[in-house]
Amino acid sequence: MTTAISPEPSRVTAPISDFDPYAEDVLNNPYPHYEVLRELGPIVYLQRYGAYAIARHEEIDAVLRDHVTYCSSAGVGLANFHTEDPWRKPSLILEADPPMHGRTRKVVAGLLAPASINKLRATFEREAELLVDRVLDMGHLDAMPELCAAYPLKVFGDAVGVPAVGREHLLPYGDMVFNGFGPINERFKTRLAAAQESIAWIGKVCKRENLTPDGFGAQLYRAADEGDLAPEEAPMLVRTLLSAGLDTTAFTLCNAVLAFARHPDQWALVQANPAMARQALEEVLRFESTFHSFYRTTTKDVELGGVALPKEQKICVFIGSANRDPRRWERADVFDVTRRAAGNLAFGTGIHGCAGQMLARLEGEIVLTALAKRVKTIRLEGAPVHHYNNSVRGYDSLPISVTAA
Ligand code: OVV
Repeated sequence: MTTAISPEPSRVTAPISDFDPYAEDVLNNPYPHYEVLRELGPIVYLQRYGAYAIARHEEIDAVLRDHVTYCSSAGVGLANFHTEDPWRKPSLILEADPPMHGRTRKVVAGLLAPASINKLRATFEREAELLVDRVLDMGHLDAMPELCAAYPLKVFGDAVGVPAVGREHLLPYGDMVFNGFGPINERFKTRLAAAQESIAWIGKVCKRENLTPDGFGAQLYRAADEGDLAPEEAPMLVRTLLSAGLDTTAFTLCNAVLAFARHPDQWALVQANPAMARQALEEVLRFESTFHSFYRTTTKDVELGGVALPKEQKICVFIGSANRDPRRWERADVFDVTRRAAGNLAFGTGIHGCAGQMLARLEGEIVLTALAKRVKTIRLEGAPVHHYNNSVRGYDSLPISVTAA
């Protein structure tokens, strides 16, 4: 059976756009393109993909909050799981709707609640200080591997409880997952072919016997022992933590380092007052959202932005554009660590809002604080090498130099 999910072009009443969000030149700098989309109207039709797209803060916020009309169980990439096979078993939390979603979400949210993650603070701070020692010793470094990836691979890897050996598989695995939040394009297919060993490693370390006894992974198995999860759900939720928690935090740190290297006046503010780190991180998330886009799927015929949409219609949600929407933000394209960046949609919103966001913020705040206390200047020493991915923004290489305060 096949189901038509793309409307006939003659039935599309939204502005029609030829925009390709996944082209390399767009990924290099999507913001001018987002502006065009936002100005076309509250909703546009991306004819190359047979999907609608929303790029304004208001509609994005509304769609993400209405999980009944705009579901996740059809997948959050362009492929519709109701009619196409996913590349891996659907996530029990990300690619699920209520009531299943509420049950799994509750367990994961419990693990990642403030009371639980605050216990990690002292360890995270010690690791950040050790890392900043090394960064200052190096003076010149590639900030992507040496700082931005090194930190979450160490602290989040330890927090989940995966073996130290093989952690390099976590980034290519996450890369695959995040490519899956776009179309099944050449990028997706190439990375899937290259990620087979990483996929196998992830499968192995999600098993109980390969996890340390007190990490988040082991806690998920204990939740299953207590009947809060079915036994086969525990490894699936360990997979969720490992899918969502590495590339995102590594790239967020890249985006922070790059923003401060390009805006030394803003670094001077944070450096003079390290207590601003948390607020500065929030502005980094608004200004350069790590996670840029994914999809929702309509569960019924519905009207959005004055446009009639059929059931089973994919809608691309440009979070990275909502965070630059001048309807919502004054001087939206200006990186300003003194602004109130709260209300940005970098972690989404609604029932699927990032369950790990407090842990992600903790990591970012602690690294920025440790840098602010010790590093006077951050200079870009060569062109950053962009990492191309269908939904997340980051770098493969970020050559910098630092000087001590
Ligand atoms: C939010 C997120 C990102 C990537 C993967 C998953 C969730 C998952 O549940 O696997």
